[in-house]
Amino acid sequence: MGHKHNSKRPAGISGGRRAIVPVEKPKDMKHTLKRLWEYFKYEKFKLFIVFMLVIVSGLLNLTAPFLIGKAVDFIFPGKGFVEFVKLKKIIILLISIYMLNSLLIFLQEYMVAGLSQRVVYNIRESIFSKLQKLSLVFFDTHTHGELMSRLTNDVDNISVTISQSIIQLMSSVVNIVGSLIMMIYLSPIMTVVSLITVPMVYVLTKTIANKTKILFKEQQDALGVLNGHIEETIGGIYEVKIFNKEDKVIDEFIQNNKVLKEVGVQAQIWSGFIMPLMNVISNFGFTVVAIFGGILSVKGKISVGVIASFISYSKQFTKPLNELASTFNTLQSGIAGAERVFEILDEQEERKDFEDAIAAKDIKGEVEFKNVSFQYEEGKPVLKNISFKVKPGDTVALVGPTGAGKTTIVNLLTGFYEVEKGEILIDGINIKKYKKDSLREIFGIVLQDTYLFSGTIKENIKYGRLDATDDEIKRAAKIAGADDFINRLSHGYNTMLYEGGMNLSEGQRQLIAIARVVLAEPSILILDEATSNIDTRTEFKIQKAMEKLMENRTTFMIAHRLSTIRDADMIMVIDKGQIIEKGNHKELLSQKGIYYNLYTSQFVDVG
Ligand code: DGT
Ligand code: MG
Repeated sequence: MGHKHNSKRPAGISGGRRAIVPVEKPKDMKHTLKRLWEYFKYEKFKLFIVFMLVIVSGLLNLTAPFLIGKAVDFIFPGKGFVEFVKLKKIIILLISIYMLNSLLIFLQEYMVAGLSQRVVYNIRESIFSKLQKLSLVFFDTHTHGELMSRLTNDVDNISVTISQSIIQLMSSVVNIVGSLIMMIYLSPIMTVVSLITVPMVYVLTKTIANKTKILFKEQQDALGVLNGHIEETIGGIYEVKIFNKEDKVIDEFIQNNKVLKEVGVQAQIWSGFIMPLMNVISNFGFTVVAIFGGILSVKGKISVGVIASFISYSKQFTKPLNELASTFNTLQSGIAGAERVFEILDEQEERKDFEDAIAAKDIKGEVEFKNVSFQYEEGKPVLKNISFKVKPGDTVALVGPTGAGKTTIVNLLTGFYEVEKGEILIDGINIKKYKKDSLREIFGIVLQDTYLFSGTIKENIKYGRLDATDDEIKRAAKIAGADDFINRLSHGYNTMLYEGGMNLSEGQRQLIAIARVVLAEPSILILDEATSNIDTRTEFKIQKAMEKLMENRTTFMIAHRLSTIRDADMIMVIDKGQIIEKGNHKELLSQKGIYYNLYTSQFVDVG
C-alpha cells in the first residue's frame, strides 16, 4: 500500500532515477524554508490537515501486514482446521482499511494540488510585480531567458516539488519508523537478519550513483551546447540565410545532437541498472528472511503468520528507505529554485519618491547638467564631469562616435538611471526631487528602434495619453504624417500589431511613435537616431513631423547624420564621456576642430 502511494507521485519525484541527477544544493536551506513559510502560512490549516492525513494513512498502512499475518495464522492454526469466522472478520477489516486509506490519499492529493497552485500563484505575482519595480540596471545584468526560467520553471518547482516531497518525506518516516517498531515487536532476531541488506543497498546505490552523476553532468552540458546552438541559429536565422550557412549549421547540429544522444544513452543505461539490482538485493533479503523465519517457525519459536507479516514490514521498511535520498534531493533542488526566486525578490528596487517630492507640472523645459559623472559598472566611467545648460525651447544636438555616451546622457536626463555624482536640473530643480511618474510624463521619446505593443494601432498611439479621444488620436497621426499609411491599411486604425509591430516597416513604426509623442505633448523631446535607416520620402515626412514637434519644445537630438542637426541651437560633440566641443553649427565649423572634420568628411559642400 505504501508503495502504491509513492508511485502515484509524478515521475520526477519518486523512483531511483531522479536520485542520480546531480543535485543543486541550496545555499541556506533553513533560511529559505523560513521565507517559503511566508507563502505557505496562509494555508496553515490545510497543511495541518494534510499532515494529519499523511500520519493516519501511514498508521493504517502499518496495520495491514499485521492483519495479514493474523489471517495466515487462522488458516494454519496448527489445529487442523481453518477458523472461517475470524478469517472473514479480518478480511472485511482489511478491505475497509485499504478503502479508507485510498480515500485518505485521494483527499491528501486533492488538498495538496489546490494548496500548491495557490502558493505558486502568489509567488508568480510577487515576482512579476517586483520585476516592474526593478531599475533598468537589473535588466542590463540578467538575460531574458534567465528571468523567464525563474518566473516559470523555478516557481512551478517550488511549490509542487516542495509540498509533495515534504509529504513524501513524512510518509516515508512514518513508514520506516512504524515498520521498524512492528518488526522488533514481532521478532527482534528476524529484524536483525532483515537489516543485513540495508548496507548492501547503500553501497550499491552509492557506487552507481557516482558513475551516473558524472554521466548526467555530461548530458546536461551536451544539452546546454545543443540549446545554445539552436538559440543562436534561430535567433540569427537571417544571418544564417544571408551567409548561406544552412548546411554548416545543420552539420554542427548533427554533431552536437550525436554527442547528446551518446551520453544520454550511457546515462540512462547506468541509471537503469539501479532498479533491477535493487530488486535482486531486496529479493535476496526476502529469501533470507523466509529461510530464517522458516527455521524459527519449525522450531516453534514463531508462527507462519509472523513470517508473512514480517516480509511485508521489511518491504515497507526498505522501500521508503531507498527513496528517502531521492526525495531529499528533489526537495533540495526545489529549495535551490526558491532561492533563485528570492534573489530576485531581494534585488534593490528603484528608489521611491522622497517624502517631499513635487509633481513636475507646467515645465518650461530648461535643462542643466552640473558636473555629472556616471558609470554603469564599477570602475568603468562612461560620463566624466559633464556640464551644460539648455534654454527652454532650444534644440540640442549630441554628436560623437559610437559608444561616446550620447544615449547615456539622455538616459540620465529621463531618470532611467540615477546619477551618483553631480546634479541634473530641470527648470532649476534637481530631477531627484520630482515625483517619478510626473518626471516621466515630461518627456516624449522617439527611438530608432521603436517598440510597439501588441494591440491595435489606435491603442498604440493612445499610449501617449490614455484619455485621448479617437479624434485627438487621428489628429496626432495627421501631424505625425502617419494618417495616410494607416488609412491605407485594411483595418485602418484598428489594424492589429504583432510582436512589437513586426507587420509594419521601421519607418511606419517610427511615425506611430511620433504620433504617440504628439498626443502626449511632452515638455521635452528626445530623438535618438530617429531619422536613420529609412527611405528618403519617409525620412522627409518624419523630418517635417519632427520639426512641428520641436517648435517651442526643448529637444535633445542624437544623430549620426549631421545634415539633420545643422539648425540646432547648440551642438555638443561628445567623445569618451566628455564634451569636447560646444556651440552652434557656424561656430563649430569656424573652430575647425572635430566637428569640422566630421562635417567635411560627410559633406563636400561646407555651408
Ligand atoms: P551610439 O548609440 O552607438 O552612437 O553610442 P552612444 O554615444 O549612445 O553610447 P552609449 O551612451 O550608449 O554608451 C556609452 C558607453 O556606455 C559604452 O561604452 C557602452 C556603455 N553602456 C551603454 N549602455 C550600457 C548599459 O546598459 N550597461 C553597461 N554596463 N554599459 C553600457
Ligand atoms: Mg546611442
